[in-house]
Amino acid sequence: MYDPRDEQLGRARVKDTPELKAYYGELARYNAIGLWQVANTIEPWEPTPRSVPVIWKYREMRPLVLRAAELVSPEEAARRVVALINPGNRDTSACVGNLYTGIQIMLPGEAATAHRHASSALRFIMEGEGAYTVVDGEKMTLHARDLVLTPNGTWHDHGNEGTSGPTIWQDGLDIPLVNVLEANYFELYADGRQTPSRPVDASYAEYGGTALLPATERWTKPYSPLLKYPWEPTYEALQRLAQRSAGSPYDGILMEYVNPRTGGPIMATMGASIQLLRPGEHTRAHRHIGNIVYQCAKGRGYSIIGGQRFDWEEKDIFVVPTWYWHEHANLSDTEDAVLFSFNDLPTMKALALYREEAYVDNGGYQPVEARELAGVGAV
Ligand code: GTQ
Repeated sequence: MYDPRDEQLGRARVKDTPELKAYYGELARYNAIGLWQVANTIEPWEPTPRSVPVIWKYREMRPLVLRAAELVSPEEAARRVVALINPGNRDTSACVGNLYTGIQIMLPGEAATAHRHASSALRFIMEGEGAYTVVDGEKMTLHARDLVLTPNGTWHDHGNEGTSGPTIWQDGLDIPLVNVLEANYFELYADGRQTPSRPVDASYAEYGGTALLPATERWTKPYSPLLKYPWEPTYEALQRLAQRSAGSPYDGILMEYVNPRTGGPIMATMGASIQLLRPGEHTRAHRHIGNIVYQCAKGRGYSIIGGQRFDWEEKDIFVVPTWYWHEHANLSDTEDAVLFSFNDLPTMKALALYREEAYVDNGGYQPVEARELAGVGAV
């Protein structure tokens, strides 16, 4: 892509000549190129995400997810998931950057077989009662807005023992990242499904206490020993903090789900957060390295991402690609709005790539492009 800054001394500015074309042809025979042919592309002035901002409205996606449950069984599909694909990342099945997300449905009486892989997964429950997931022998009950972890290499299977209706949840995985690093593998569990070997919700009993940890346990794995973060204590913590803190000008009241042993992110590659926007709150815009996938957990509002407005309500999923300016607003004057999100910030920070910038023009708020406000469209 043409950028006037590339005219400067210090950028590649070689003009094609017949001799050079012939030379390039000769180099190609030896699997080689002139670096100047690609230098300005492979060393961009700033991050150039292929992903674009997208919103998936639950009102539109839910009937399609229910239809998947009519058309294919969990046995046939292995994982019956409607995957959400960014138009800029069709080749990697990413929803944004190198993150994957999808909406999985489990009807009463259904179950999916156990497997494990190098990718890490998390789930944020959207609706339904009676479903469970088993992670390395620990069965966890799933309730709306709980966060459940399936870290890299852990065996996991899911089922719905309820009677009342489907359970639907959002899956978040680092599949595209692990694939770009060519580090993935996939194994099936020999017995189909795991027989639980630990008490139900054991990790919450052990590690879910407020500022209390088991004194004699020595956890050494590279992910959180706490695998389930139930909604009620999460929302209470958010509300307590909101009463005492002004919060971040860019994110409102923002709390991170952490590994209670380290205080660091829940998993090596992916982090997760929950944030509260007070009635009428409109945050300032900023941008940073790192991709974010949001699900509205409560309330309604909108986000301005790269100058475009995206209106959201409960269970809508939307993405902010790396380095895009973004700001959030709560549309209600009386109710809180809450956004769950997961991200690749632990990857960016571990690789020392993280940086952020405040939007300083226009009082800190982006001008909004005129466009349709409805969910953006077809993949
Ligand atoms: O539940 O194991 O949405 O392996 C994609 C890949 C869910 C899972 C997905 C998976 C899973």
